Amino acid sequence: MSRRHSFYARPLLAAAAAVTVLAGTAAAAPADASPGRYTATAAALDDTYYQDAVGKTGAELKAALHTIISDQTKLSYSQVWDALKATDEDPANSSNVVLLYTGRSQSKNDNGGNSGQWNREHVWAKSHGDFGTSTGPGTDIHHLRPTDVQVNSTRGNKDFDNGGSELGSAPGNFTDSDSFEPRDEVKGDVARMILYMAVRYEGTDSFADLEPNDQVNNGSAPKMGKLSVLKQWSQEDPPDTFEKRRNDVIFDQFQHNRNPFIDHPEWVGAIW
Ligand SMILES: [Ca+2]
Ligand SMILES: [Ca+2]
Ligand SMILES: [Ca+2]
Repeated sequence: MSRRHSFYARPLLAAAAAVTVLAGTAAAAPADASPGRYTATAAALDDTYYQDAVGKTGAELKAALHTIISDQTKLSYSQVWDALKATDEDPANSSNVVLLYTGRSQSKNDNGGNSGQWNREHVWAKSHGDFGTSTGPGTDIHHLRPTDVQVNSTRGNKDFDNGGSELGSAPGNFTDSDSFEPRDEVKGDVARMILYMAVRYEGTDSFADLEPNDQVNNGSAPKMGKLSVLKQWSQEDPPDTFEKRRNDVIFDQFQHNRNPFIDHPEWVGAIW
């Protein structure tokens, strides 16, 4: 889809960019709308995108963020392939994506369903709320990531928790019968994706109200655990350049909404 339309047609984004340009006169890096560059500083976002959320806490903050991030473009499941090739591009090799759990850099074109290829992992397992892959939560790229086909299968629809046996094919990741623990480098990413989903999907559309809880074995309930562990992971693994860039690419080029917990990790504790 066209970045020209997606970016400049939206007054809110144009306002954010304008503030960035002003801030840029005093900062080292100028504003740049090209992929991979930040298009708005955190301060500019607070004055524009997040202006109705700043200063709130608890249920009020969650409700404000739900309204803000629900204004979005929605993708089809087939569009997700190309989107992930942009959002998860290897910064060291533009022909590749970086896989979530293994950390492997792999050709963008080596996607599919065969062993050794990468496919589309629903970090909020799609059976938890049974939303499938029709346009909606099942195609929301804020929680869809490229993963190794076999590791995706091993994770299955398990809740997240610490513990288990290390995966031979994905060192640093652990699993047992009822939970999955991703590698340290993406623990916070996983937590923030889950909590984004909880705020974005409140049962106000045709899909279930997704919420975290402190359990495993949630099965098909629209729940994902364990909240206490996810909160800890978010603290231990704060947003890095890759995760922030990913949020910007989704905002600029695809869905035009943001994951608030990447911009404001402290909002995790302000809500939960
Ligand atoms: Ca377990
Ligand atoms: Ca991380
Ligand atoms: Ca919810």
